[in-house]
Amino acid sequence: KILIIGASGQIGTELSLKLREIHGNERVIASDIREGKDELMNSGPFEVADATNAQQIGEIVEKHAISEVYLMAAMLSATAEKAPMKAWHLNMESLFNVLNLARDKKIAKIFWPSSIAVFGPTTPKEGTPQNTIMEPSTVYGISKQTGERWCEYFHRIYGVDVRSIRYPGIISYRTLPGGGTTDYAIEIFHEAVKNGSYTSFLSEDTSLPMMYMEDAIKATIDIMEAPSEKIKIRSAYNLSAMSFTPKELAEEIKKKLPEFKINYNPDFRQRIADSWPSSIDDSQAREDWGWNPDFDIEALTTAMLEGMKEQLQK
Ligand code: VAH
Repeated sequence: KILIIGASGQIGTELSLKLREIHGNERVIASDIREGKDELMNSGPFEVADATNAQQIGEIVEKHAISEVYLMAAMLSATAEKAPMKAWHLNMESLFNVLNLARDKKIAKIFWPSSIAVFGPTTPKEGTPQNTIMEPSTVYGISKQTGERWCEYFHRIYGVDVRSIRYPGIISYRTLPGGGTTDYAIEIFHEAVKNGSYTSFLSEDTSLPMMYMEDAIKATIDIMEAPSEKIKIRSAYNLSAMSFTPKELAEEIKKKLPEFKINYNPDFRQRIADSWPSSIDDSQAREDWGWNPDFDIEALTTAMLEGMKEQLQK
């Protein structure tokens, strides 16, 4: 059976629903420190647990005969800057709990998300390579870079089958954003539909790597279903679908909502965004396990506006 830790989060919610669709509701156990949306709670087993508590996670793994774990719990970039030690504790202890279960053969396979936040101000910004200098300047980025090193170590030393992706900004409409710097690209759609205008906390020309949620879920399931010998990178794969700036996204929205207005008031998150790449070279993921995104900025905008309207009618 499959366990998703952090199932109530932005990615965790959609990943849990998709995995239940594929494997059947009863075979996918959702877990989080807090209950999630109704469609998650009503579609299959849910266990309230603290991802940093090894005993609680171990008990769930034993109780449900879990063989695969998707560890989606983390504190994201903006929030982590406000609580560095809490973020480090959550992001790292949760990873050690799951890696140790695999080392002890209690589970067979792990998915753990890394992020483009592992790159820093000294990393080449355009077409950032899979292997390059990484001096992350945020707590979140430091935790993801360290986590990658531990995943690689546990694979090399204990043969743990852990797989990881450096997610770009992920855009979706089913859950509210969770404290990320890229979340302007989610908020903008809520504001565009609700009151026709948005004040961006990033400057108009801030280009960041992005991906629509459906592509992120597809990549996550594809890398987990790929034969182990195809996974040549056991730190984390670069991955991206597109890059855009707040100005470019606003232009795309105006094609559908001509009255939409945007203005810019950069805050502390601008410094975080400026430390990240503008675009990513994900050719190794395409070669090794067939990554290929479906959504570009136009398809993303259409899907988000339709999804927002669907949500508002609920
Ligand atoms: C964040 N959405 O903004 C996350 C992600 C690359 C961005 O790590 O922190």
